[in-house]
Amino acid sequence: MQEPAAPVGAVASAATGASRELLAEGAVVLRGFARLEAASLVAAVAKIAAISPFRQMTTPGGFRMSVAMTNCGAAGWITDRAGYRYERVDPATGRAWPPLPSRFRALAARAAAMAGFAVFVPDACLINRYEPDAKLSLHRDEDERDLSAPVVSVSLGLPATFLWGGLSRKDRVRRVRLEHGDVVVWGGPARLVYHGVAPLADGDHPQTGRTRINLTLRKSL
Ligand code: MD3
Ligand code: FE
Repeated sequence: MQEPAAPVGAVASAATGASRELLAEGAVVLRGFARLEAASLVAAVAKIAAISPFRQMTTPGGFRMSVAMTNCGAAGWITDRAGYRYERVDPATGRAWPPLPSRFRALAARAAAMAGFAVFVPDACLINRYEPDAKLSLHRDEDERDLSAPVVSVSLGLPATFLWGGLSRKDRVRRVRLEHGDVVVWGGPARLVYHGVAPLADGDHPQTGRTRINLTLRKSL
């Protein structure tokens, strides 16, 4: 069962082997929280990508992102020359995004509760796929309508170095290693922190091959 959020430091759970680290007020790393269901999450991502394929989108400034993305849920995050936004229809297929699997929603709600967010009902999941050298530049997630809701991130496959800054772009950046099955919850005072991902180191993972997959569950609408 779940334990209440601890005030400081890392707390280990004998039951699951997962541990909880507070990065800052509102930002919690749940090490290994999704490890047992990771293979089933990877299989679900393959089914989603068979309907709405991974694609490298273009930023408003005209740059092609190195990370390939797709979405599931009532809306999906996209970027093109017109800007960043959520859309109910996948522009690549002209159809609705695949539905958000109930186990994605349940995992996100359980993780959010561990971080002190009693009620979290995500309606969208952005799925990022990193190949070696792919990276995500420092940014904030600010396209969601309700910024009082947290974001829950699930890391799958190859490990990555997560870059975690502050509320100002100029703030010093900390490096946090995220591995297969790690879950991060960001909300409250940490919701609008700058963050990114360092270029992915090459490797081979039994469940994802030469890639890292990241799910971010959001309340978008
Ligand atoms: C902190 N993804 O999709 S997840 C993204 O690993 C994104 O693919 C990264 O940043 C990845 O937007 C990092 C961790 C994360 C996600 C959302 C956040 C951290 C966050 C929103 C606010 C603050
Ligand atoms: Fe982000």
